[in-house]
Parts: sequence; C-alpha cells; structure tokens
Amino acid sequence: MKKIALITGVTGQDGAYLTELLLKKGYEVHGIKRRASSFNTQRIDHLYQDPHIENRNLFLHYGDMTDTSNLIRIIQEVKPDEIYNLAAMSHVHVSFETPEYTANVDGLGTLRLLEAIRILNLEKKTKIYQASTSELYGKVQEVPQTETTPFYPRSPYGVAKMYAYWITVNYREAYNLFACNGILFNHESPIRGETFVTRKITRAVSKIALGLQEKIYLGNLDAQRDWGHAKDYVRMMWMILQADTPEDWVIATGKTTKVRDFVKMAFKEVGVEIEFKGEGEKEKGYIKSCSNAEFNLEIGKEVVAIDPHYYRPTEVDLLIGDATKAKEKLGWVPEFTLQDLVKDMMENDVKLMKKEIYLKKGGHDILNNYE
Ligand code: NDP
Ligand code: GDR
Repeated sequence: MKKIALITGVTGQDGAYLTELLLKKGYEVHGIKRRASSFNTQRIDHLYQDPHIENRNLFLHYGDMTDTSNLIRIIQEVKPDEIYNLAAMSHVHVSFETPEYTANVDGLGTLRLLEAIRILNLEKKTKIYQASTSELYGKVQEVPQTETTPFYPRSPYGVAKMYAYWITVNYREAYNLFACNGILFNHESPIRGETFVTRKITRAVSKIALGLQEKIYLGNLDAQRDWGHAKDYVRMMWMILQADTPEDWVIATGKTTKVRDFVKMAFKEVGVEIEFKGEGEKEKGYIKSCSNAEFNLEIGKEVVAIDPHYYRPTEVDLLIGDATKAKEKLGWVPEFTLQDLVKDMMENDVKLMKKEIYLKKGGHDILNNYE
C-alpha cells in the first residue's frame, strides 16, 4: 500500500523539495496551494502530472490555513498517513507589518490541522510534522541552542510559531497524537524565496558581476545565522515522522556565519574579493580584486551599502544549533557544507541572469517588458 502524505505550503521552498523526496519514496502526495492571481507553482511545475493520466501520485488542492472547513474537507478526502505543516507567512520582517495575519496562519493554522485530525477521528492513523523554527530562541539564552534551550521569540512570526510549537506538544500529550516539532535552523537553496537574505545576496551578486545591477542594499550585516541546505533538512522532516516515538528535534549545522561573510563568500564564487569599510549605517563594501576576466568590474567600486529600512524593530543576533540528538538517534548526516550551498546558489543565479541577458538581447525583457 502506498503511503499518503499531505503537504501544506507545497509551493514553497521546502514544500517543493519534500514533494520531490516523497514521490521518489513512492508516496502519493497531496499538496495544498493557495489561489493566486498569477501562477505560484513554479517550484513544483517539473513534478506536475496531467490530471487525465492513470496512476497519478501528485494531487493539488486549493486551500488556505485560515479556512477551517476547507482544511477539514481536504483531510477527510485525503485521509493522510502523514501531514507536513509547512505553510506559513514565513518572512520575519514582514511579520512586523502583518502580525495578526501571521498569528492566524502560523499559529491558529496549526491548531486547525490538529483539530481536524481529532474531529475526523484520525488520531491513530495520521502523524503530523510541525515546521518549527530557530526563531523561537530569539534573544540569546544559551549557545549553542538545543531542544532544551528556553524560548524568547523576537518577532510576531516567532511568537506565532511559539504557539504552534506548544499546541503541537499539547495535542501529543493530551490526545496521544504522533505530533512532532522539527526546530529547523535557517536552510537555503537555489529556490529560496528572493527576499530572504541569502537569495537576495546571490541574485544581486550575480547581477552585479554581469553588469545588470550597480549595488546591493542590506540591513544588519552582523547578524549570525546557522545556514544549511534545504535538501538536507527536508530529508530530516521525513525521518522525524519515521522515528519510533513522537518527539521534537533540532536540525542545524552547528556553525554560524555573519551576513557580511556570506556576502564575501558569494562574491568569491565569481572570483571577486570584497572589503568592507566604515561602521554602522555608513558601512560599505568595495571591490578589492577581481580574478575573473569574464566580468569587467572596476576595482574600488562600491557594491554593498546599508539601507536601515532592512533593520528589524527587534533582531535575533546569533543562532547556532546543536543537532546531536538528531544525529545520534535518527542518524541524520547533512551532505552540504555552507561552501557547497553558496556554490549551488551562485551557479544557479549566474545561469538565471545570463538567461535574462540572452532574452534581453533577443528583445524579450522578462522583467521590464509588460506591453
Ligand atoms: P516559503 O515561504 O518558501 O513557503 C511558505 C509556503 O506557505 C508557500 O507554499 C506559501 O504559499 C504557503 N502559505 C503561506 N501562507 C499561506 C496560507 N495562508 N495558506 C496556505 N498556504 C500558505 O517557506 P519555506 O519553504 O522556507 O519554509 C517552510 C516552513 O518552514 C515555513 O512554515 C517556515 O516558517 C518554516 N521554517 C523555515 C525555515 C527556513 O530556513 N526556510 C527554518 C525554520 C522553519 P505561496 O507559494 O502561495 O506563497
Ligand atoms: P530569518 O531570515 O529572519 O533568519 O528567517 P532572513 O534571511 O530574512 O534574515 C537573516 C538575517 O539577515 C539579516 N539581513 C537581512 N535580511 C533580509 N531578509 N534582507 C536584508 O536585506 C537583510 N540584511 C540583513 C536579517 O536582519 C536577519 O538577521 C528565516 C525564515 O526562513 C524563517 O521562516 C525561518 O523560521 C528562519 O529563517 C529560521
């Protein structure tokens, strides 16, 4: 018998990689996507199956984490063995502007799924994974952060996810659900959303190298993050639901890097060395050397500047996770280093920007030509 999985947030970075993984494992995968005024399934289009063929194993359903009856109906129809709750308003900075919506989707949305399992009497059948986050740790209480480190969230996103974390624990204890939190530290990839800092950097550096952009504006360059590759992390989501007992797990690389150093690493991938001068809002990044003849970059050119607009009202300064439990009990071994991740993202974005130049030359400006 095929196992059946339901993924909320199937159109996001993790949803796409997880769908790919579960299909390879022979699952029947159901995903919930939102209705949008333009296509939002680009990350899973390569997995699309014509609805008219037999033996399909990928099905998409329209839905929303704020719509209780819709979620109950989908779960009733699908009767999943495993639910992966990945849907969220996942941008920390944006959550300061949409705090109530974030609480509704990220906090109450999780409750809606847990209640649906109960209402439909699926407690014994359906396991559920909750996408918890290192943002729960927020203001530094302990380094490195483990499953027992106290939480101190620093954004409406973090607070909403804290509700989701504890309601998952509570339903596990109260109703014996196989409900687990994966406390995942930042994970990135070539399909990372374009407004998260890593992808913003790799896209901009590719454009700067190819002469499509002058400079990049960033916020807090001193923030430190424990960055891993999303492919390693979605594998762990699956492993968490295959464990003997439902538990909560930290997933992280155990290494932390400043945003400033990520910028340097991205430029290095295209043969460019960057030096930073100045402090605070006046800090700037300049080209120190360029060993790649393909890119015609002027030495001394200013390519990084600060825009305080990107500072957050409250910041999470330092994240570094300890995934010993996951490694020892579940045998998780990440395959990608940070260097591999930066290379993967840069190769992808340079290719993407070259495609843009090629199309522009042919008269097709995909970004600016809407007539
Ligand atoms: P993305 O932002 O890439 O994807 C979020 C997904 O949620 C998208 O499919 C989005 O749909 C969907 N979504 C947003 N709002 C709703 C809603 N109201 N109803 C239904 N679906 C909705 O996030 P990631 O893939 O990076 O992250 C997956 C999950 O893991 C999230 O919950 C995130 O908070 C959490 N997380 C992520 C980490 C990371 O570093 N990536 C680390 C720790 C936790 P659409 O495509 O239409 O916008
Ligand atoms: P984060 O990721 O907030 O950790 O949440 P993001 O990439 O947005 O920020 C990381 C750090 O970089 C600093 N920063 C900037 N951030 C953005 N987005 N844009 C900038 O220009 C910029 N300049 C500096 C930020 O201040 C921050 O310190 C991500 C999301 O995926 C969450 O959903 C997830 O839960 C956590 O990771 C773990």
